[in-house]
Amino acid sequence: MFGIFGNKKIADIDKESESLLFKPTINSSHDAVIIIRDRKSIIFSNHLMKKLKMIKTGTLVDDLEDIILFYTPVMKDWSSLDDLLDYHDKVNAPETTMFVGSKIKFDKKEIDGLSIQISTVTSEDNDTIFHIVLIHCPLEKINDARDIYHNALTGLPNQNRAYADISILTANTSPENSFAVIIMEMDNFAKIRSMAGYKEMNDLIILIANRLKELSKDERFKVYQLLHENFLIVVKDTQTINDIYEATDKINAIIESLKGMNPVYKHIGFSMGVSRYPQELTLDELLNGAYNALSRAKESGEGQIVISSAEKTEKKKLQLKDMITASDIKDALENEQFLLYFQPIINQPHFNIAGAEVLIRWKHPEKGMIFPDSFIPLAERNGMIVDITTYMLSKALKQMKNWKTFGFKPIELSVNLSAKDLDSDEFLPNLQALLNKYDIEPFRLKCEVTETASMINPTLTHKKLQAMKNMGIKISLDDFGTGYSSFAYLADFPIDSLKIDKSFIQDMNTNEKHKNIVSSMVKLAHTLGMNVIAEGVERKSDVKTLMEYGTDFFQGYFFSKPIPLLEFQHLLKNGIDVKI
Ligand code: G
Ligand code: G
Ligand code: MN
Repeated sequence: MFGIFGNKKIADIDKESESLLFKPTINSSHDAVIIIRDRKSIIFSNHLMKKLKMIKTGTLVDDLEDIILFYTPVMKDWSSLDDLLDYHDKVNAPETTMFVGSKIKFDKKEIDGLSIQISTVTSEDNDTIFHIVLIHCPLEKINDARDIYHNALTGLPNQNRAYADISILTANTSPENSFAVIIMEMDNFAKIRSMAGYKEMNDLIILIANRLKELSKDERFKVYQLLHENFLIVVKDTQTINDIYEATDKINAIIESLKGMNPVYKHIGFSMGVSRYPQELTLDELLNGAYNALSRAKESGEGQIVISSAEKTEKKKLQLKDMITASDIKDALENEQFLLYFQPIINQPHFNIAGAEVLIRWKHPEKGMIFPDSFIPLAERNGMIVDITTYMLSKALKQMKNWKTFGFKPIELSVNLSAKDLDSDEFLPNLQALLNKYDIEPFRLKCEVTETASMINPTLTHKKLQAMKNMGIKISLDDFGTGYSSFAYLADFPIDSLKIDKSFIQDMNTNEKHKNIVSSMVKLAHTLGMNVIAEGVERKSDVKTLMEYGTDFFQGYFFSKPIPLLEFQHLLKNGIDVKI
């Protein structure tokens, strides 16, 4: 092909290059070709070159360095095209230079096994020098190197881009901040395609993509296309469920606006599944969360939106390779990887937030969110639980102080203790020091001791609980009904609240015995001068039954699952919307 130029002078190559006679020939070439004028600008780039990498006519050679790099065995390093032209001009010109066994790199893609050929052509008046660069590359390599980050039909960033971006976001977003991942899938895709036809369906997808792109005008939104009829949208700053619904409303408004454009379009609708950071912490968790939510949305009909509730999905058991060690826990304490989640405790009859139970979560940099069941038992065996409890107490009291400063209405926070805390001689002095440090009235703090832990050494428990009581701290007996406490101790311990274990609440409606036990527990607690908190309240019917029995407080998914700080603060400000 080079024969058409040779290395001799040719008539001026037209500035626009439009009238070039050779253009069709070069365009149909199996080599990627660019022609450069005076080592400054590219005056021609053939089809293959454009397919390989959009190098447009008019691109400056200087700018190419940011677009494409060349590796040649001669230079032994990644170099710019300008460097190659330099080498050619100094060493070989006017002869042709061949770089065999070369590679090119662009957009993180590499193609190897190439030969690059550079020749010089001078205009008749010797004023203008043209370089012709030819990259011979096997066709299958070019096809492999197609743009892997954009959808070919719509130009939207595709799933590779989405996954890469979300990984970066999870690494760089602190758990105090938030974002949502919305996966949307067209309902009745196959049906609409059969009505519209294949080509029209492509037009529709392009139209939807273009309209969704408009969302990106708001910097919080970023739109991706996963498959033909699947889009993924990342929305930043979604602290509350309302923020998420605002985002899905925007998306739905766009879809609605298309419906009038064509009779077929009135059938289009999307189901959406949403997952949230930091409830889901890693790319895997976010994608699984959003896809699971999407599949539930699809099950419940068309146009549904389901927001994943990470806490409700099965807490995944850690794999053997993820086993936690004592030194992991030590690192986590030092690096402040433990987070406080808050589960509201609701009073009756007005369903206000009276307090919250503080529950530990571990944001592990590699393993993702680790739930307490996976490390609290180990921490209890090796005694590190005492440091963990102190950490949780310190963060909880500090938070209360912040709320006081910012004028939140005062609430009570409950922190879980373990038997080892009661054993430890340092525990109570530490606790007193923290109360003093953050200047918190002791009755705002409630310590939860499980029934089982309290019975390990009842004499010691009695002594320690009494000491706490004397400090003014409140006490809850947790998981009540799962251990074997005797009435004698129960009556004797200075307990403020009895927390009925969720196993009784959950099958109250199907298990008459449990229903009667719950009713008796409420009476017993009241007889002993304690109030009652029902745990694991998941259904409206549970609330109704529990209210009939005179239960004082409720805690459970029906009201809220354990949630991160900002979301909880939102509830504190706005209350929980409960309809019974
Ligand atoms: O949501 P949840 O998975 O948080 O809690 C599982 C168990 O872990 C519960 O029994 C709860 O009491 C316990 N747990 C949660 N946070 C803490 C904590 O800070 N300290 C102790 N000792 N136990 C906790
Ligand atoms: O400290 P305790 O064992 O009570 O910890 C409460 C546990 O119960 C936590 O694991 C919390 O996530 C879980 N939980 C809270 N509310 C509900 C609920 O409504 N249903 C279920 N199944 N679990 C709940
Ligand atoms: Mn508890």
